[in-house]
Amino acid sequence: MDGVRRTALITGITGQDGSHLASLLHDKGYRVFGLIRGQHNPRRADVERDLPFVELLEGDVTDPASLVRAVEDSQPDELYNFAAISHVGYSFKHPTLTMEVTGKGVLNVLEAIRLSGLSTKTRMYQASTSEMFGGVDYAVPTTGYTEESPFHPRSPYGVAKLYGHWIAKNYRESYGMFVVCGLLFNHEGERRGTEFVTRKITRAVARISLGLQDTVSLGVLWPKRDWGYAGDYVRGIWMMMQHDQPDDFVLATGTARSIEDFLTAAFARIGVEDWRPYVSFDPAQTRAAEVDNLFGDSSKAQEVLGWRREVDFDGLVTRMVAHDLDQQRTLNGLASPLPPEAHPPHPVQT
Ligand code: F7E
Repeated sequence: MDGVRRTALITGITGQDGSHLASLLHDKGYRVFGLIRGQHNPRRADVERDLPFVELLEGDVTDPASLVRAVEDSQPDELYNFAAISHVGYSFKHPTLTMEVTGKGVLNVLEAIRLSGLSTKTRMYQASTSEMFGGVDYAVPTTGYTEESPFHPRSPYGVAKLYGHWIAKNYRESYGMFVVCGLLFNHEGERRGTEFVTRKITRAVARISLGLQDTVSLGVLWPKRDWGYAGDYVRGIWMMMQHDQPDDFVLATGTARSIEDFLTAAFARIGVEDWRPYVSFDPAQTRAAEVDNLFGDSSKAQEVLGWRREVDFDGLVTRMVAHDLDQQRTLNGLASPLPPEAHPPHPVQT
């Protein structure tokens, strides 16, 4: 760290990526600030318990004055903007709010840096997403989406993220600000919220295995996603911010798997070959428009940054199921037969 302690401000500190990044930056010796919203945010206690080193500042990406205050108070060398309404299904129900938070919120963060006179000091990371590609079948490139692929978002979330992506690039080009955009494909893990399909499945698999639940209700099972491990991707985000030039980078594994594939892998961890008797259909989980097939090509990040992922699909499913078995045993007062090495580090209640 060259003897100088760096400072970071993370918006979206209560989410999966905020949590992983706070741990990573703390391990690297950063002073870490987190922006937290709401008078009685129910997740504040989780952050205080699991990430006690984070200095919390109150604010909201929809409230420009609170952002200016947070930037002035923390004087960050690096600002990571993870704050968003990030559930695609929810964005169809609340499209206006999604645009305010996930879209316009990015503009508010950029302006806060500029108005605080920190545009030459503060590097900013914008969490762009593979949902901006969305796509229709004919547009899926055979080797995966790259930084150059055309966008075709299929949800209010994807459209709002696309606005955030372009306004971030616009401030980079117009004002010479160091603004990085990471086009991240799905990244999961034991800190993932249970409203997302992978964690919903691994939690249900654990509970079914322990006799705490009989079935799990899901929407459509054919869509394919490119699932990587969040810890690997957050390391990639940090590497993007250390690069000498602000740029756009895709992080992905390059392989698409269906939700059925994920079910097969997760149920196999508890010795169940045929998962169908345990899964029912819930039409409420379907979306007005679906993204059929998403997978990315991360060659640029590998070549320019030297980024590599360490956890593969099987490793991801194994650690998620192991974590959820462990967590469900603890929550329900059941004895744990798992050896210590099967426990993933930093269990965080999401
Ligand atoms: O859905 C299907 C659902 O909500 C994946 C966010 O982090 O990654 C994430 O977005 C697929 C979809 O993630 C259920 O219809 C079936 O096809 O886990 P998800 P997502 O929509 O891919 C991107 C990269 C982001 O940027 C987002 O912020 O699974 N599916 N049944 C279901 N999905 C959910 N959530 N729940 C179900 O019961």
